[in-house]
Amino acid sequence: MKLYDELVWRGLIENITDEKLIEKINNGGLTFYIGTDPTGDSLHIGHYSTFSMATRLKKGGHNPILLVGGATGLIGDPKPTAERPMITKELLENNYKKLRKQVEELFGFEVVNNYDWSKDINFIDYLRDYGKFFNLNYMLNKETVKSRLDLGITYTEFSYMIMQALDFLWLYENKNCTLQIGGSDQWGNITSGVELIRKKIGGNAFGLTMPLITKADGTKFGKSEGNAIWLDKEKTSSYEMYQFLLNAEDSKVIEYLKKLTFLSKEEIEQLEKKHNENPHLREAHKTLAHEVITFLHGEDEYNKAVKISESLFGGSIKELNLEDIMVGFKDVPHFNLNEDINILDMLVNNNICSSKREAREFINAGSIIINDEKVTDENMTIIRNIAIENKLLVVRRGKKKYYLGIFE
Ligand code: 383
Repeated sequence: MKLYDELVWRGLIENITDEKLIEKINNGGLTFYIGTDPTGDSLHIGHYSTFSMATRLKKGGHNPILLVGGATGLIGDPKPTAERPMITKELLENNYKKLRKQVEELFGFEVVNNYDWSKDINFIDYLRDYGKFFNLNYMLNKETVKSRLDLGITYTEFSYMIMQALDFLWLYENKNCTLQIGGSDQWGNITSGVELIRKKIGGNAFGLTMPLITKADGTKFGKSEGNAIWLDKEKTSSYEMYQFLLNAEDSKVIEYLKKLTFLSKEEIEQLEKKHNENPHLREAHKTLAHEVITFLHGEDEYNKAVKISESLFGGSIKELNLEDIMVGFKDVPHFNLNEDINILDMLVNNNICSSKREAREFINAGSIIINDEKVTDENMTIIRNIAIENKLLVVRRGKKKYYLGIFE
């Protein structure tokens, strides 16, 4: 299959500026770029679906450049909903360093910073040399601007598309970069650059956008209980990433395999078959988690995530060490223990049960489990000795409610 057809099959093409691009993509040899602004100190899974396109094109013989927007990050790409809060230069600098390092490590491609060529443009030259190529009507008709006119948009954010257009022009002139790619939200910014290159120097550049990755209901994919799924494993552990991918919606898992992994069409079609025949085996989900986590964090981290998951859900918590348990139970309620305490008091004082009566009922029903063992005696005393490594009590109430007790 030709590269362009493969990208279509994966669902990675939303729009292209010119049909001529198809052949160029199939032939290889283009220098292209994708950019990101350092608004945070890590990329998230939504970025990954678009950034991994750089790897796909590279495999097809193209030459990638990744841009981290040290200049554009100071301005803010207009969101449809509201003006972005300005972030301080110090915070931006810090984010920039982390993001640059992350992008270099993950993808291993050339990274450029638009601050390098934007910082010295003076205001008068900016208006004379570039502003003249932007018709106000053209700018007002861009989706991102249009959607903000009623809500309000400042001149600062309004100018953002010009900055991104200048980047494309600079990369076109200095790095022979003829293609910019991005998510579908970037269409207006990308076409501004294509237009500027044409009008100012008569050059011929191309743009390509990808659909944004979503859940079945059309909302953003990449949030778990309100938290973003970050690529930095210090912010989202491999275990959390594993749980997140394993719980991907059944109706979407094949789409995610196409967009987030480098498995071949044949491999994905086989998984699709298995998924349809035996969905309960969750082969497609497990493979998705394996592929993404090994790419991002490496095989060891993947194995650790599997081990934590299997022990937590398979009744062998005691096989885990303290660190693994803390990772696995990061989001469950924690409580402290400092002395021996009666089981009923412990359950009530820490809001695991609402009253001693309720606590007794749970115990009698066999529904209180501590470190994988059923509590049978309501007079039991909780002592440090029964804690894992003398430190942790994993308390389970019923099937799903977990609490973590920590001896000080
Ligand atoms: C800045 C200067 C350029 C080219 C691009 C930029 C950044 C761009 C942007 N991108 C998003 C971001 O930074 O805002 N204006 O978070 C996201 N991207 C990619 C993709 C995506 C976009 O980093 O759709 C999702 O990940 O394009 O929202 O010269």
